[in-house]
Amino acid sequence: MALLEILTFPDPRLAQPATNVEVVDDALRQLIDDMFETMYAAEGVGLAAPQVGVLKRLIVLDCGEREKDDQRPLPPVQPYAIINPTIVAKEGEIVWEEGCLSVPGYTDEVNRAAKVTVKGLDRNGQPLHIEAEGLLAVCLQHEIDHLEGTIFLDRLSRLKQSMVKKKLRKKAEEEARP
Ligand code: GNR
Ligand code: NI
Repeated sequence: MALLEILTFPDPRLAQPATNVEVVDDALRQLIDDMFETMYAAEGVGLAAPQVGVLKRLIVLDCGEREKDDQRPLPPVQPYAIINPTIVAKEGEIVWEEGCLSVPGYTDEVNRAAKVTVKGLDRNGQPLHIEAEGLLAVCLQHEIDHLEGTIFLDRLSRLKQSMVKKKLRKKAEEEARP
């Protein structure tokens, strides 16, 4: 088990497309376990491999409902690991207030499909088919975006995007050389 470093905007690796996983082996399953551990430790509901510097099409998520003031450490509620995920159907529209572990300290409303059907492979290489709505649907779209090198900031209006990205670049620069 190991905690992985989560890359933050504007790391160029977050803007690169990921490539398909060709073999589902123990090394990949170890990466999946480490991604879950990293995601729970960061209190995220999803994590895509490029966020930990691995440019492969792999995501983990756990968007299960949790009691609001449950103080216990995040337990796995509805965990999914999806290898080579693709959206095969989408329907409707929903606006969701999104955040991203790679964009700490900023959230904003994003338009997404309200329902999605996602296909891919599970950790054993078996076919997986998920029909989702609500937070799970939003999360699947957010994570699959990461595999294309897209972050939620890219889905804001052009004006907002340029303002927010400029601020975040400045903040990252200040943190790099204070
Ligand atoms: O933890 C996360 N919360 C979240 C909230 C609303 C919409 C999407 C997300 S995903 C995010 C974790 C993350 O950055 N995954 O890539
Ligand atoms: Ni994200």
